[in-house]
Amino acid sequence: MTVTVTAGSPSYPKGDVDRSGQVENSDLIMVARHVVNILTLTGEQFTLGDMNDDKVIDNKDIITLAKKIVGM
Ligand SMILES: [Ca+2]
Repeated sequence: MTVTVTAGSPSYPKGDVDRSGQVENSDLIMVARHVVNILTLTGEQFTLGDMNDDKVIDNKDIITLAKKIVGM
C-alpha cells in the first residue's frame, strides 16, 4: 500500500527560509546574506526569516534564528 501525502498549502516552520522542512544553518546563512544585501528575501521567504515579525530582517532576526538552530 502506498500512501501519498499531498500538502495543498505547505507551511514551513518559522526560520525555514529555504523551505527544506528544517531550520538549519543554511537558513541562517540566507538571513545573514539578506542583512548584508547579498541576497533579497521576498514574500514567504521574508516572512519565514523575519523571526520577530517586525517587518524588518536585521541582526535581531539572525540572533533569534541562531538561537533556535542551537536549541536555545
Ligand atoms: Ca525582524
